[in-house]
Amino acid sequence: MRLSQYFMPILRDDPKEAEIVSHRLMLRAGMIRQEAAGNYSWLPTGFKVLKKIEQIVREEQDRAGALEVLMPTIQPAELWKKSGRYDAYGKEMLRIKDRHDRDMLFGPTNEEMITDIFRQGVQSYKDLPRNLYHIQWKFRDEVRPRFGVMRGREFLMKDAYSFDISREAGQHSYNKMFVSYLRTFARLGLKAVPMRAETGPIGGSDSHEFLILAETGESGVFFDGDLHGMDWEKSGVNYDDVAGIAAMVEGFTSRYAATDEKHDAAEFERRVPEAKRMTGRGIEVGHIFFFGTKYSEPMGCEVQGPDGKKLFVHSGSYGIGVSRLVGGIVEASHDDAGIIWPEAVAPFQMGLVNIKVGDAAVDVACSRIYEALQAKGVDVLYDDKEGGAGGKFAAMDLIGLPWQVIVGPRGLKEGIAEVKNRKTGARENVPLDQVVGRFGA
Ligand code: P5A
Repeated sequence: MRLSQYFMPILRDDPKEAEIVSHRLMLRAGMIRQEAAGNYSWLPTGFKVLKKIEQIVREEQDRAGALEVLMPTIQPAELWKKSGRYDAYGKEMLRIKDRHDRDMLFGPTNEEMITDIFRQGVQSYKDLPRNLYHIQWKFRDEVRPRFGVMRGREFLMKDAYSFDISREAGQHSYNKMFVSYLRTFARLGLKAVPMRAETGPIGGSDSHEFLILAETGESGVFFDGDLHGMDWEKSGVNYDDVAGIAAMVEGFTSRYAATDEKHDAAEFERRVPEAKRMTGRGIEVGHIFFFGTKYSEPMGCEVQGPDGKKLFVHSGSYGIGVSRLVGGIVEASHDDAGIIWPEAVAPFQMGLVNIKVGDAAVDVACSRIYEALQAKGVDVLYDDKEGGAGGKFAAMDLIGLPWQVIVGPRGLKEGIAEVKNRKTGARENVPLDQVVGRFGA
């Protein structure tokens, strides 16, 4: 992509409304624009990052055996009247009337709808277990939307829903999602610590939140420092190995980790030696729930059991804040100059900087590199706009692409370009004919 043909409205000055670094950097880098409180447009680079995160989340859900569907954003109120949550959800739910005066709502979550879909589609225990998920916009009329996309009103969530024949089988579905979350967040370059949590308006008996550590996080966190040394990647996971998956989960849940809502100071002191007691703040990027029959009973979601008798299915739900993660990653990965994208989610793999646009030799050298990189399938942002070198470097650092290739008249005379790693700041002079070979497959 040539910058001269792109849309990335960079702000020179810090926007006043941004209280935290991720919000400030996302606005300054031209990734998002606020349309109303907690309601954002995603501009090209922001949207690319959002899509990359969404794809990683999708791949790990698929790998864990979940099946992708897409439910609408607008839901009929009847379903929620059945579960009893229509009144209980309160002002956070955006209620709408259609032209026939029917009660509708903009979905804050989908337990009711998916349970109804499942009720109609499955009759026998032989069709269990199943896990259905979608990645869809939600609306919650939050009391205090803030911190940009971190606490929005309209936000993108991945929500999965599992259905099982028994409590024990449901536990395995829960454990599979638990492990898939560790893998998902690790692929995003994050360590998201699973912690005991409150279930709030979603309800249920068991629940874990996944939190990334950040000073600006909304929750206080207390955990055992030994968790840092755990295997977070879970690379060789076999999701059919019931005992193996349970052991992986147990490895985490047997160590103390709780948000302030569930924190028990006496237990923390008893179970964790002082030197290992870690406290701080965290951003909740995922939350998983086990319900038992909390939704299946009121919604009449039964299947025929092995003995011919009807039984209510055991369900769980599993959320990841996809749009929140964009801010969360920036919060975890930035410096004074701007964003530092992990390679897996960067809007472009690299930036090519022409520091003397109009100098025929530099223009030709840059075009050659740009075209060769494109031919190789490397996603490159080519700064081919007129402007001073200082401003170009600052903009590249701000938008945080993992690599920068800088070409100017002086280097060109010696046949070299400068290659800079955004994260380490390391710079290297590379012969022009070797630049392209450095990137891509
Ligand atoms: C789980 C899936 C649920 O809604 N029902 C379906 C369950 N859980 S949750 O904890 O309420 O939300 C799941 C994740 O969504 C993100 N999130 C938000 N992101 C941005 N702005 C918001 N206002 C917001 N509210 C929730 C969080 O990452 C949360 O873990």
